Amino acid sequence: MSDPYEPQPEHKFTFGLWTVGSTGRDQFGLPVRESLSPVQLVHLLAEVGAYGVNFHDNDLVPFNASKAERDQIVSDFKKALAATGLVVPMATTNLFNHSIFKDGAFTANDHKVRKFALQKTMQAIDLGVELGAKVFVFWGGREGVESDATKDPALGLKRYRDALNFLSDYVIDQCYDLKFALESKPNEPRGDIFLPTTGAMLGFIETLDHSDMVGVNPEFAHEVMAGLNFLHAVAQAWEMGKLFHIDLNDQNVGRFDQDWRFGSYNIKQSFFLVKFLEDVGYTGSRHFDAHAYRTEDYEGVKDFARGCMRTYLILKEKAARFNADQEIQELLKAINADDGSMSDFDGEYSPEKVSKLKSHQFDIQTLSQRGLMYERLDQLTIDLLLGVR
Ligand code: GLT
Ligand code: MN
Ligand code: MN
Repeated sequence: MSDPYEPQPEHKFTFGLWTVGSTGRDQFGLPVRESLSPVQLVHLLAEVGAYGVNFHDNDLVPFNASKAERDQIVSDFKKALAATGLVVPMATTNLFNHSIFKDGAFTANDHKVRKFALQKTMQAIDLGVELGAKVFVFWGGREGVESDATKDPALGLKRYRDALNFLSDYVIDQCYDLKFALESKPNEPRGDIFLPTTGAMLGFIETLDHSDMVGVNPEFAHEVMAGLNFLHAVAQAWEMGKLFHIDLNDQNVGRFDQDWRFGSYNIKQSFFLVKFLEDVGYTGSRHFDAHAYRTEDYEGVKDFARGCMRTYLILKEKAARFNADQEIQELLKAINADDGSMSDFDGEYSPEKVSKLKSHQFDIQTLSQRGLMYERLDQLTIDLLLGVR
């Protein structure tokens, strides 16, 4: 029998070169794995059954590469994509690693750094589009401060906006079929990063010149780091038509940015997230922005990558069961039961409705004493997740 949890192209599972390519280097320790080339990583991803591969400009082309080196690398990479059938749905720019970005890129206080960041991003956009990317992610890891003495946050936002407006115009001018997805994070590597949550990003996007081509790329770990409910951030983005991409991983609240294997820690949250994405019919990439534990060799990296996809598919199956579970559905129906007596007050505002609603007598006692059976519903969910249903 074929494995029902085996990834298929239609699942749109993608990984960044930097994810399976992580060598395990951290703040306190050296790399634990040799670094693999982009071509080797494409083959690794094909072996585990991924659909696509995403990259930062410098994951593929080193910062100081000559034009000839760039062209050679891109040509080798294209051959690997053709040989494996992997696609590149998303690309991004590394605006955080090089020391020139120590005070940010688009929001740096040095005007020259701000313009260099634009130049680098236009080149990264060209590279991404050349390889087929339709979504371009902006993660402003260095856009922020350690001390508010150093930068006016309102000025920071103005600079951020100017940069994104300029780059949107560039994309339009080049006739590229490309959308932008902004990714938030509350802190790390900066003490405070501007636009720290998906909600903040969604508000900011509405102030952009070409807000229609800009959405968000929420990341599970980043919302959890801020102590927030990731699903609620995703739902808000979806509801606004702004869920252009998603970074799936896992995270223990209150810790550093852990970027763990998807579903490895917050099982219930991950379940409701998968259920949401599947129920609403999200059609974008399911991108895993995570990396293997530092204890692993490359066999462990494959275990990690397979695990992300497998857990997603297990949770997807659980979501279908939840939707088909008679007891759960009857409970939900009872919880949401409506005798229709309020429908007169629905719909458009009118002075008649106002006077009727104002004079309506509600049975306050019955309404307040009603038990909602949420304990039962949640336990049924837990039973289902733990495999006893
Ligand atoms: C970096 C960061 C991620 C971003 C990547 C895209 S880079 O690994 O931690 O959350 O999505 O720039
Ligand atoms: Mn992260
Ligand atoms: Mn991310």
